[in-house]
Amino acid sequence: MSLFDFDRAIVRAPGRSVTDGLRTGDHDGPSYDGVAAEHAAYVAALESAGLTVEILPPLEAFPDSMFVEDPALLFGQGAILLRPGAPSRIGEAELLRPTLKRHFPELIEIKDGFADGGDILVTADKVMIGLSDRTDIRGAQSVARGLGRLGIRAQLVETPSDVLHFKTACAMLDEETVAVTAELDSAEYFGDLRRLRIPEGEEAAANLLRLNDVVLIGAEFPRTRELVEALGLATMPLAVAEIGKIDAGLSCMSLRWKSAKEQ
Ligand code: CIR
Repeated sequence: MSLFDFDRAIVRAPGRSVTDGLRTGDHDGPSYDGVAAEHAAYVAALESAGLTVEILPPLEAFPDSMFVEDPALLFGQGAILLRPGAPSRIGEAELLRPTLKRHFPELIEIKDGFADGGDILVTADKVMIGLSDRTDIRGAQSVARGLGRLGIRAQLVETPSDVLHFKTACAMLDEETVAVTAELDSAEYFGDLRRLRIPEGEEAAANLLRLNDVVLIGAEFPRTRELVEALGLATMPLAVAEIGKIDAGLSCMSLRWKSAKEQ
């Protein structure tokens, strides 16, 4: 499995309703203009990393629908339509189906339980599925069966209870290295993988995104950026302060894959 080799992405533009996006805590939501600016810069970053980006129209009835990572899981060899675990988000999968069918006619569909893409970490030799408030055991097992059809091994793990999604707290940096917050900094999760620990106070930096040769990192997290650069990786800082107000980071805003024709 080539982890970072991407040439295509799907994103969805934020609607004005994004100000009502789900969040933990009772702080203010983001401004629409702020989110739209962060999203536009993100699309430009995907393009500069070499991806062709398809931008879907906003869905006002679904405030969190710009986080397209959650309703699906894509690989060069196939795609899985998921069942997001938040009641306000379950309908997003259905609305993504026609777009995915165009690219992946043999779309695999999860029929049981719930699973969010934010809980699914692709590593070099397997896919880790974090059980969380959004991903239950039936959903995770159903995703594991779907992955089996694609020839990919799955491992179920527990997401710490105060973490929204498994990937809120970790991301792959290279085939042997995973960025983790203190809570996930354990071989019990990651076995032999090398762990790069996110500095205290920058926990939200863990939702970073490597695309081809560049790592997108929240601009608010300079210490994490330094650590990643010390591994010899190029970084691109992107503003995430507004989407951060609704518990989102850089992986959430796109679905990425390597298309067959360029392989
Ligand atoms: C939610 O709570 O569903 C959104 N406000 C944030 C989703 C973030 N998605 C992700 O981490 N994959």
